[in-house]
Order: sequence, then C-alpha cells, then structure tokens
Amino acid sequence: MTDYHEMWQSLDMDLAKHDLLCEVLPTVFGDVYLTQGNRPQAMDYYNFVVAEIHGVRPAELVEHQKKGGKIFGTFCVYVPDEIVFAADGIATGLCGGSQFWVPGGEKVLPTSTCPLIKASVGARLDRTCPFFRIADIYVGETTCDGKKKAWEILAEDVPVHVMDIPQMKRAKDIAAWAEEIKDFLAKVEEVTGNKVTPEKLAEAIKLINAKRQALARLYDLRKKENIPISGKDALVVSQIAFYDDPTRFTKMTNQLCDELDERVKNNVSVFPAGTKRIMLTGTPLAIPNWKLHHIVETSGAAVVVEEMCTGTRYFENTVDESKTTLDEQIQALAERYMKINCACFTPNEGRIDDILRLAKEYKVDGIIDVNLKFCNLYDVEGYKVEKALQEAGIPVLGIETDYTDQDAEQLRTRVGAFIEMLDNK
Ligand code: BJ8
Repeated sequence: MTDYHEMWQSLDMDLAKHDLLCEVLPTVFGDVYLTQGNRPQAMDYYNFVVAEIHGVRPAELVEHQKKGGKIFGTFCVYVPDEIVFAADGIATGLCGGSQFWVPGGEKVLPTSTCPLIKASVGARLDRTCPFFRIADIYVGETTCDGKKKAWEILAEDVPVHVMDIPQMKRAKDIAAWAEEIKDFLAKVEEVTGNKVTPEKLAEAIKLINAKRQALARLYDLRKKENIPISGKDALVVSQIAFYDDPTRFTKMTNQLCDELDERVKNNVSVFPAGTKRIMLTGTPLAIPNWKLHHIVETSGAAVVVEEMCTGTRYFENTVDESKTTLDEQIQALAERYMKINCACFTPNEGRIDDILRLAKEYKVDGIIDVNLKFCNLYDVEGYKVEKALQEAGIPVLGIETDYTDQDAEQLRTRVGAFIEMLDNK
C-alpha cells in the first residue's frame, strides 16, 4: 500500500489520530466483507477502493486542484452534481458514516443530534478525513434542522454554500428549486472561474445519468430469484458511487454487472435457495456504516434492496437529455431531483408508493425500517410507512440505531427473531 502521509500532512490533518482510523478500518472491512463466500471477482475493484479510501481518490482530487480545478463537497442526493462537473469541477460526497468521527462533532453539537451530522462535523473539525480537508467549498442544504444549523458551524471553518430545498412539491416549489439550481450554477461558475454552457451541461447530464443507469442495472440484478451479489457488496458499491470518479465508477460497475449477468445465466446465487429477501428503508448508510447489512446477512437472510439515499433514491429517474438550452436543462434537473422522496417533504406519499412498488419488484419477504437515532424526520414518518406496510400485509420491523456497536447484540436478537418469523410464515 502506498504511503500517503506526505499528502495528509500537506492537508494539515491530525496524523496521529488519523492513523488510529487507518488501523481499524481494514480489520472491520476484513471481518464484514472478506469473510463472505463466493463474491464476484469484479468486487476486487471496490475492495481496492476501500483499502485505499483515504489515498487514491484524495490524491486524484489534489491533482485536480494542482491544475487549478475545484472540489465541491456535498451531503445530500438533492445537490445536482451535474452543475459541478459541467464547470470542470469535481463533486464528492462527504457524509460521515463512522463512530470514529462522532465525538469530534459532539464537541460543538448537542449529543441529541443524528450521528450522520455529528460524524460529518467531527471529520472536518478533528482534521481526520482527507476528503473534508480537500474540498474547496461545502454544499449544504436545508433538508433537516440539524443539518441547517451544522452548516453555520462548519462555515466558521470552510466556505459553505447552502441550497434551500423546498418542503413541498407543488409546481411553485419545483420552480423555486429550479431558481435555486440557477443560483448554485452561478456560485459554481464563480468558484471554478469556468462558464457552464449548454454543451458542457448536456455532457455532465449524460455522465451522471450513465452512473445512475449502471447502478440501476446492478439493482435490477438483485431482483433475480438467484441473487448474484450480497446486499453488503451492493451497499459498498452504492457508497463508493458518491465519491469515485464517475466515468471509472460507471465502467467498473457495468463490468461487475457483466459478471453478474453470467451468474444469473448459470443460476448462481450467493445465498442458499429459500433465503428470505429483506428490504431496508429509511435513513442513509454512509460509508463505512455496514452494521445492519452485516447483521441481516449473518442471520440467515439477504438484503436485496435499500430504499435509501445510499440505494434507490440515489439513482432512480434520469435527467431528460433532450434539452438544449440552459433554462430547459435546469428545469429538467429540477424535475428529476424533485422526484426523490425524502422525509423532509410534506406530504411524502411518494416514498410510501416507492416502498410498496420496490417490495413487489424485488419480491421482498420483509422490510426493516431503519432510523438513525435522533433523525426526527424518518422517525415520525415511520408511523405512516409501517402502517402502510401492515395494510399491505408486508411484515415490517422498525429499528433505531446509531454508529456504535453497543446495540449490535440487541439488534442481532431482534433481526434474528424477525427472520425466524418470516421463515415460519
Ligand atoms: S435526501 S435522507 S441525504 S436529507 S439522517 S442528516 S435527514 S437528521 S441524511 Fe438525507 Fe438528503 Fe434526505 Fe437523503 Fe438529517 Fe435525518 Fe440525519 Fe439525514
């Protein structure tokens, strides 16, 4: 493995602390991932990306900056990456998914804040993640109260641009979102010094659509009766999509799908026949949060789909590629992004429709509604989600968790009992 200490030092990282993270991550990944049997060969690429998570991609981003390019750090799937790439910038996801960063966030945030926000703030303030150091500017959004206030704290340390996300989806809200995208475009032009032309934006729309289509292809393969890839492997692919180079990611994911196509032809499954199929719905699972997938898949069931931002919400619906003027393209972007159904919207019936539709498409036997502790949005919405599932006769287990391992055994017991109930149905 290459030594990246020089780069990390130049990013003013806390090297001693960061070394602690570098020590534990390979062990966790080894325990959760490398112990799986019959993994697709093409997962080698994603193994490599995780092994070099704070090295290879950060080095590429630094290279981009050396050539005068800019890096935009994002925290939400509503932020249109297309605008950034159209200005020859690079967008990279920044959501923190490790307990390692939480205490750093708790220095400035109430303990009763969701771990995703605490970890994201902690990663920046503790100087223990190169991505958080490299980004020239962070792009926040007004999705939940915790995030809104966190941007103000982060803005003391790094430039932050906040996009105002509507709370409803009426025509006037979609028009307001298009305006917000225009303001974002102006900001991106100012930061990069580059003009976004219709031609450049058309190219970027195609680039990101291709990434979405590769992920959609991967997820389609998970619908098969013989499941050719584990939920854990599919999850890490979804997580890597947020920060890998989009062209390379699309190519590698399509290669993985080629291999999975062969598996499907040959009736190869990574799970024994009759394994119960589980959907996870709820708050996102930012890398390296693999806890729940690991529990489910070592308790005798398979995760076949995630109705999450690290899942279907990230790639479903493409942007209309036929538009040729900036105004039309921005409208197309606004319409596509407003099709995402996050619990920050009211009403949010679209999410319930999505869950019911996905349950059919992926032939799920049961659903786990997972909420990150202190996320009020998804917690409150859980009432309607679980009611709709009960009415549809789909077994559901609601759980709340965080990034610690303290509840792992308790979760294992509850998930195990849920799977046993499905097995006996
Ligand atoms: S579109 S889910 S990425 S906002 S889990 S920080 S909502 S308190 S992450 Fe999210 Fe965008 Fe919605 Fe997806 Fe707040 Fe809830 Fe924490 Fe959340």
